[in-house]
Amino acid sequence: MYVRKVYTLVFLREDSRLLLGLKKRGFGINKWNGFGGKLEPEETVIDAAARELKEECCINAKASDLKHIGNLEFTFEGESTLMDVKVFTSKIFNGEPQETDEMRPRWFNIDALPFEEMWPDDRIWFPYMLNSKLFFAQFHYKGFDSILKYNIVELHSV
Ligand code: 6OG
Repeated sequence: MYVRKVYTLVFLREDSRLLLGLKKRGFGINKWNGFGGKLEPEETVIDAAARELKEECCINAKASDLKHIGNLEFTFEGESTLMDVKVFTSKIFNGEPQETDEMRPRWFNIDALPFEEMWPDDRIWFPYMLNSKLFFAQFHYKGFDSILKYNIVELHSV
C-alpha cells in the first residue's frame, strides 16, 4: 500500500514557447520543470496550482484559466509514497516571470526543450501535453535517474 500525496504542476504556454523554471532547492534541484508543489490543508488542487505558480515565479493566473491536462503518478523503489501530480497548462496569465528563492524561470521554444536537464519521465509525457492530449501516466523509478517501468494512456476527460 502506498501513501498518496497530491502535488500540482503548472506550465504556461505563449505561442511556441513554454515557461520552465530551474529548481534551486529541494526535490528535483537543478532540473527544469513546471511550477508546483504540495497542497495546503483544506486547499483545492486548482487553488494550490495558482498559488504555487504565484509563489514560485510571481505570475498571476486565475484558477479558472488553468486547464487540467493530465495526471502523473510516481513511485520510487523501496519508498511507500506515491506522488500524485496534477498537471495544468494555461495561455492566460498576468505579469512577467520573476526569479524566486525556489525557481529561475525561462521561456523555451517547444522545439528546444532542455530534456537532458529535466526529469526522465518528461520526454514520455510532454508530447501529450504539447499536443493538448489529456493523459494519465504512471512511472516507477529506481533512484531519481532510472525509470524501471511506466504506463501512459490518452484520456477523454481527466
Ligand atoms: P515541491 O517538493 O517543490 O514539489 N515532480 C515532478 N515533476 C516531473 N516532471 N517529474 C517528476 O518525476 C516529478 N516528481 C515531482 C511535482 C515537487 C514538484 O515537482 C513535481 C511538484 O510540482 C519524478 O513542493
